[in-house]
Amino acid sequence: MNRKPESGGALCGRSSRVLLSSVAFALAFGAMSAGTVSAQTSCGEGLVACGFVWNDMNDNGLQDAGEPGLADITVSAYRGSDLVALATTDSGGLYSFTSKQLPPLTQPGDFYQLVIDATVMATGTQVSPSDAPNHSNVNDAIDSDGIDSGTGLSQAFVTVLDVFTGHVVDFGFFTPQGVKYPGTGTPGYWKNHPLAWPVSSIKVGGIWYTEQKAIEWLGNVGKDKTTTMFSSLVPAMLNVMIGNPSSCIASTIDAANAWMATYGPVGSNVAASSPAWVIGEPLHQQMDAYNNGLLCAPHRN
Ligand SMILES: [Ca+2]
Ligand SMILES: [Ca+2]
Repeated sequence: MNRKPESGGALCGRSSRVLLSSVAFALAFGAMSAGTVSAQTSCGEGLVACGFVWNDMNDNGLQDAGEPGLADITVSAYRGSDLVALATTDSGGLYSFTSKQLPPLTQPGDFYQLVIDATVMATGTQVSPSDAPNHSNVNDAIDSDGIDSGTGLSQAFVTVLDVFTGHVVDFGFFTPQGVKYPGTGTPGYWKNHPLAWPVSSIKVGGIWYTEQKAIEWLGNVGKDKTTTMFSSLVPAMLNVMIGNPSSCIASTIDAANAWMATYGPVGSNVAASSPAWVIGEPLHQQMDAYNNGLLCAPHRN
């Protein structure tokens, strides 16, 4: 196995880990501070970028004891304007990219941009200060590396030059409510709690429904699979609207709305045995799991 000798057996050479180069802002990383503890200081074989996404509960930009990782957060990797790879944090808040996903760059000055969108996280989520304190790298093992774009994105720039060096890029986020989310409701909850609706009408598959009409359909789920899809899609959309994390469900909601636009509207008598439902059922099941608190947001109870 080919290892970088200076990394002491770990595959991540911290000295060349990350270039956070926001125009005139470039950092070269030196030695790790003694006495600091990082959730992740190396990436492992075959991984060229990795890191810890966590809830920076006191908003100091540092990984303090008791601050939890954030699960099911999407990390997007861009080269220029092209989305080249996606990663999702695990239950402990860790993500990684392989050398196949982010191959070494050969053009001088080229880099990958890793981005997390805080606007799809809990309401009020903000990007933690980067390179705290005072934009130095003395706390790099435990500080946040993502830079606030000012538009709700946390961005970091990674120059991958070989397949052996793991670049550790950590992202902290501050949520004013800590890790508390409103929690997801099931179709039954949204059917029986009209006052909890955050909107008075909702657009499903390109068609607007009043809350009252949508609630009628939630109570009228039958063999017609458009009613089944409606019964998971509307609650999923409402659960996102009230501030639950959506990173694990946003693309499914988009796909389900596209499905409703194609095979709906609700009440179009799509059979369970139809080719349409072969496409639709996995979307429904994903949203059903989300609504029951089994994915990236807790159940409201
Ligand atoms: Ca902190
Ligand atoms: Ca760091």
